[in-house]
Amino acid sequence: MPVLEAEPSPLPIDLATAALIVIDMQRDFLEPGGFGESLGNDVSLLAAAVPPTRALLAAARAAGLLVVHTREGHAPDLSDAPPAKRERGAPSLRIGEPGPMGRILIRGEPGHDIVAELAPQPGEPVIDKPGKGAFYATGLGALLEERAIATLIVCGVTTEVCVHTTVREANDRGYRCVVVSDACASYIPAFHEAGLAMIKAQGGIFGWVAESAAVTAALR
Ligand code: C5J
Repeated sequence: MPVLEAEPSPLPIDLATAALIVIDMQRDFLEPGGFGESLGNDVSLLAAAVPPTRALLAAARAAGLLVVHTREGHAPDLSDAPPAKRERGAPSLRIGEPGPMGRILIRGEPGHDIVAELAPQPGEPVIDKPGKGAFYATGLGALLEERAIATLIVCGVTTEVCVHTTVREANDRGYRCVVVSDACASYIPAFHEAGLAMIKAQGGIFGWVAESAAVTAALR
């Protein structure tokens, strides 16, 4: 069994029961004119996570791992977007309003797509989620149970929001989680660092943190 160089400790990984989960690498978060920018963020800060995620995808596909992509977004009628989420803050464009990439954070709009460099391959599950966590109101739990998955290798954006929420949900469901540091990113670099530190603190209270090079080496 390969042993992953990770913090706070090396982690043996059974590849037959491991999955790569790529969180919300969508145009709405990574490109100008989407949800992320509407909240006042510099979206260029997320670009650094794209090449390491590409490398992870290639390694996971070559190793035969289950690869799951997630997308945050809402139904066109906003029936799954609670007012508390829609009305929060003072964005330049609210969820559902028309922007340069279509309606903000709405399924089926160009902004909701995963960025071209990380496009899912045919057969790879894409989980549409209305919340920050990938387990809430989705079929992810059932999908992972069906495949007897025990270890989640998690990357994506943003580190402290959707990656963290998903990892916290996964912990309570009994999954071993590895967060890939350079394949995650945040609009707020200090939150990225703090988010990773929180995962691996206290003996790995939420899991392990590893670099993409270490993960791709283990997958080889
Ligand atoms: C945010 C996400 N940041 N995917 N969503 O609102 O992290």
